[in-house]
Amino acid sequence: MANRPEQQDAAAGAHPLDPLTADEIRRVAATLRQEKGLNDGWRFASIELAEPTKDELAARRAELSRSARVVCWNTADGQAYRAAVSLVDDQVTRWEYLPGQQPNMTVDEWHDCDHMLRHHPQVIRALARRGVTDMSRVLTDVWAYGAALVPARYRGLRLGWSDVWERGSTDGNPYAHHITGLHPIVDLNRMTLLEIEDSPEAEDSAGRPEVMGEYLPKLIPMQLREVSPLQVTQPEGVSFALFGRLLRWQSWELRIGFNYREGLVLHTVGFNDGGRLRPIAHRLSFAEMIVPYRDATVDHYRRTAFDIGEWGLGFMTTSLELGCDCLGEIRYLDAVLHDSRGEPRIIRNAICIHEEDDGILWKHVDERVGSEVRRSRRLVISFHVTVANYEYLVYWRFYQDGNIECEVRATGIMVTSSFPAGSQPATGALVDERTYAPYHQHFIVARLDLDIDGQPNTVYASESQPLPVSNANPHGLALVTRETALRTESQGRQDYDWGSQRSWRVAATRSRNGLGLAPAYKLVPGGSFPPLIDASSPAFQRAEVIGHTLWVTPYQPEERWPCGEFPNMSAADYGLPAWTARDRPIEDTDVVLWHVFGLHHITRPEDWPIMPVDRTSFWLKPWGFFDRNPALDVPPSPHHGG
Ligand SMILES: [Cu+2]
Repeated sequence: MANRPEQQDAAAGAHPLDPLTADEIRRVAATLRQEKGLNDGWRFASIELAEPTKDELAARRAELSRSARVVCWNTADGQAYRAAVSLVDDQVTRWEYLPGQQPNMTVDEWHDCDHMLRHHPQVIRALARRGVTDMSRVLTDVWAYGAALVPARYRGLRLGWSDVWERGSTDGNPYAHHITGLHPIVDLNRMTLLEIEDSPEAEDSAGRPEVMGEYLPKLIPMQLREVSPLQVTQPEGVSFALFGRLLRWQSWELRIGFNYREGLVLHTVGFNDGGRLRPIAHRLSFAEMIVPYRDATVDHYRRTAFDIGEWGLGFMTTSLELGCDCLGEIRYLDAVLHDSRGEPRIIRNAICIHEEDDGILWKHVDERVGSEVRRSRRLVISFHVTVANYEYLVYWRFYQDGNIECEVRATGIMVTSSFPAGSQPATGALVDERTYAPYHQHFIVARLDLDIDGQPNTVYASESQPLPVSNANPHGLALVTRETALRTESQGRQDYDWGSQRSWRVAATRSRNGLGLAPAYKLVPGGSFPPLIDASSPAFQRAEVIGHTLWVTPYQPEERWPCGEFPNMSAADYGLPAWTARDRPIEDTDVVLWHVFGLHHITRPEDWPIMPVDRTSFWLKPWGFFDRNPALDVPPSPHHGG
């Protein structure tokens, strides 16, 4: 029966995992201003729900203790603080000084910095020397620093470095024409220009190249190709139901969360198996993204982005449009975040929920019975982020056979710069006249707090191994699987291995399926690649997490950020390497998996001027979680003659 989500929303009560409301954000900021005397010079880096722990949720104590976590700083002296504010009685319950930490960058700083630079006489003069005089077509784009690359004279400042770009026309691609060799360095707390690094030799004496960097049809002389309409309709409505932020579809049930940093968060994912709701994951999200540009020139050597820890996938989330971003019968959820003054900011249609046809689920053609076939349908929960020039599109897909697929698509505009004739750097692809796109990598760290049939789980490395030729195996055909239990955190550091087709099985330790096996889900890597970077590199020092495909830790609610809570201007990775140095036991306990996957982006001409999506993904597949194919009960589709 089709459900009408609008009506269910009204009936649903608030849940302890629901993100903060606009009113709650206002109250939190007001409470801190009042109790701690925060004046106009203070900024809020993040205000988010302090999520109840598993114990608190289980004991149903969470309703009684709703509170917010805040990181804020004083621009006058650069000092940062972490706060907790109770939403039960509007009191500051924690106020902790964070010496030497730089909170995440904010959207306001990005805009304020662009405005300041575009009106700065020194920037205007530097551009005029290069023949750029129409400042309305100029864009500056501030990036964060790593500590090792900060000049000694600027240590301790909240520092940013910027690119300068010029649009070819009023609506031209802002990232089409890089002003190569020109980089303002900015004190973000005072919002002042410290200096301009100007390396005119980076540009050709003949001037900047003639680049065709446009993607708007009106700016390109071309005929658009013809395509006939393709419509997706569900005349009887969708087959999912939304109760507040609780989503039910087919046998799946989960809660939809959202915060400034991870963006979409999926809570309490379970599968209804014959009337029994079986837990699979307590929480699924992206905890960090590391994008090192692998190019040593003056334009790119600082370019290592932490898109989650520095900028925040939530803050970067953009509104979705029906028919373009999502096709069919869509249910959207808004996201409520805030600006750096603590004012709520609402992103309309931030999360998209819809069903998709997915081709064939299963099929057999029998001589006697004929063809028996089922179409696969999947439920997709997605959100899109725009981090300056680049887009990440995130899709969590739930299937009728118990599979979960997480896919990320990368698109947008590649960073490019120009080079003098005959001197193209070897570390990027030529994409236009004297213009190249540096090679780079996108490492995403998914935080997978799996609870297979509840909490005590053990992770096994699962490998295939051919047996040697022997009397019992005369043709050398026998293939066996080897399972190695990962008992401590050092064993939990795992790498992708093509030679053994390694995957990781997360098994319940206290329950058995109908075959007597431990119910499990398998993490199947699909987008793993080695870091290919010197261990002494500052980029690697700040993100040692990229050195492995998988890390496993025992559940600790405070362990959330794989490169540390404050990767902005960080010197080292204070997250996973530090936690796992204790080598805690991970066997038969509540485990968290940290899966590193992404895109090794060897750039190519076809990615220019706008990049067709590149995709990467991983799967969570049931392995003995069910006794047999759990999708036998999917009904056949009505067939239309022909
Ligand atoms: Cu890329």
